[in-house]
Amino acid sequence: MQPQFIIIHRQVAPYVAHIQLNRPKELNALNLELMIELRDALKMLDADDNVRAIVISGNEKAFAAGADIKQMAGKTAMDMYNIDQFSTWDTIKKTKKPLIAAVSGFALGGGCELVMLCDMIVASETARFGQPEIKIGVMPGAGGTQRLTRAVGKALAMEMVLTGRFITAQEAARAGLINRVIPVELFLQEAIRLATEVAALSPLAVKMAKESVLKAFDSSLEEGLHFERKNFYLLFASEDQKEGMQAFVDKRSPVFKGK
Ligand code: DAK
Repeated sequence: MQPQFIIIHRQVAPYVAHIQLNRPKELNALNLELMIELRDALKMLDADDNVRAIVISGNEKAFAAGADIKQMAGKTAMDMYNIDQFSTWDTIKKTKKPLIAAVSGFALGGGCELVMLCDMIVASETARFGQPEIKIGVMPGAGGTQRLTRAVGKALAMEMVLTGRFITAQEAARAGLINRVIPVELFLQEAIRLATEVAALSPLAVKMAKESVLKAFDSSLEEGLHFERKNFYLLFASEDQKEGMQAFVDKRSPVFKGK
């Protein structure tokens, strides 16, 4: 079935797919249906051998202005419990291939949290990041207090979460939340270029490297180093390791097969 709230471009560049959030009138507010479509699209692309990196964007005006407040407004705690949005978000979190967020305009609340689930973030000069849930009587619920704090540190995270202040793309870059700031007419192109660069490398090494970096967020240094070592050894069982190193010795470009 065709998704209603997202657009899937399977090959915008070699081995690169692009998912565009597409509720422009609502500033891409993340209703439950959109999140389910996004989850299903990511599952499909994660299993597709012709895809090695995935770009997620909104449009120039908004990446996403948060979860859909109108859909949430009347819900009880038991409704929220039964809907169990966390299982959708958890599945998205498990995507093994690299996710690159291309952000322009608003990335707020759940929109900012979705961006922070991605592995690299390219922002346009107009991007604004924020966790304004406090202004509507709640607080971040999909990782905002944790991932933001780890990315930008306590002082700025507290200010953003407790006041709801938005930060600019430049401020986000200075704080270490995002990778780079690009003129608005080029931000998507740059995100696709970055994805293409990663997609040209060994997909096995890329997935294991992603998994290892993420391990740093929920393990002690010793555990993380142990995990890294296992993945490092494991890659010596791949054809891509033989190909990558032989190509270096032969002074030619490697051809990675993901085997
Ligand atoms: N939800 C629903 N509709 C939204 C929306 C949102 N988050 N944001 C904007 N819209 C709609 C507006 O209602 C308006 O619709 P109409 O009135 O035209 O029908 C249209 O988009 C254009 O918005 P504005 O007219 O307000 O546009 P402005 O340029 O004046 O303002 C704004 C842009 C982004 C500053 C403003 O729209 C705004 O403050 N939006 C709300 C931002 C916000 O508070 N976001 C946080 C929402 S709470 C969870 C996972 C995630 C979450 C929770 C749980 N689990 C896994 C359990 C996340 C929670 C949130 O994100």
